[in-house]
Amino acid sequence: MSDLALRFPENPILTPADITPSQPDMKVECVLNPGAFTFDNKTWLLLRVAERPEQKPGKVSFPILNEKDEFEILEFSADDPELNTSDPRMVVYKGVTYLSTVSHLRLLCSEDKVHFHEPDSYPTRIFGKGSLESFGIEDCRVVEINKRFYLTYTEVSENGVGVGLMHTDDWQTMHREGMILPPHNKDCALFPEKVHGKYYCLHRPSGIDIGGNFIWIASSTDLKHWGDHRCILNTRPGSWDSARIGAGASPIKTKEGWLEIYHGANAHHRYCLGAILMDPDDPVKIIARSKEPIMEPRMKYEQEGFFGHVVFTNGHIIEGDTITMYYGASDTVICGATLSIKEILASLDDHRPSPNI
Ligand code: MAN
Repeated sequence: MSDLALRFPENPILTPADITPSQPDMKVECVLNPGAFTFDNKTWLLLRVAERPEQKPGKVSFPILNEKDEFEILEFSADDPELNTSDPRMVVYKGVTYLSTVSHLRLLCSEDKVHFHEPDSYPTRIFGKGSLESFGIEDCRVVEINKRFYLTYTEVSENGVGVGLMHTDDWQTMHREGMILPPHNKDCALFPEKVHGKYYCLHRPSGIDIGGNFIWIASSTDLKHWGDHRCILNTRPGSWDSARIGAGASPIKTKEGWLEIYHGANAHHRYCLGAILMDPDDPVKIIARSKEPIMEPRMKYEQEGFFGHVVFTNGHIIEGDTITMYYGASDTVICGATLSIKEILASLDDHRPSPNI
């Protein structure tokens, strides 16, 4: 089994029990998929906190945010024939799909990269707001560009799933820029700097009938308006990434090109991580790709939980050759691991034609 990740011995580093619910009538079911960044000489995580009311026997209940951005609880009888809860992440009622939990983002910091706490001196909770976020906000990527932090995250509502953008200079005031990529789209990772005068992002639109869950690239001059969309990576039939793929955190600049760690799932919803290398001057070109995953769900905490057999990342810190990667395990807890950039690069399958041909 291939796996290049050196997991923290302290894993999981954050569990639902470590996080105070946003309201006394809510229960934190999952903490997962944190964005990560360095600020003020500390390591910070922006977690996704998924909540719902304590479940009563024979009932299924979950919150949505109403027009006043307040929680409203929907409750159904568990034996209602119109109800389908076969995927624990969703509740389908009379053909309408809701999420079984509503997520907000929570800011935590650490002096040692392993033990995180909610600081008193910062607003630590970011909630969904308005009609495009009534089912919550999720899986936030954070990147610093010219001393400003940009947050790209999933906005979920009855209108669909899209990508929102916020920015902040000080983590005291957040500026919401609205939805930058409309439904269905998620997994948006901004490049940390311009390439030949243009900003780039990776994103994941989903085709309903024709197409699939593939990774696309787009460019922009202001990080808000995106164009020149190109599909750069497809799923591979019969492989660990056969059903869906999506970008992780910001691409990493290396001498060889832009390195991106992405997630891939198969038809059984088993989520692993792989990597691609993009051309340093033209990231639309894929130079190399993992044949086998660089990380697979192999520990108990990665195989059992709210949604088992998942390792999912959208946050890391880079120091020299070392990637300190934070990830959600089984959609339930947050873990950490380190990986070597050199080792990942050496493991990739080169897609360039051989010089001898
Ligand atoms: C979704 C993602 C994540 C989640 C995985 C696994 O595709 O958006 O939120 O971690 O599924 O459940």
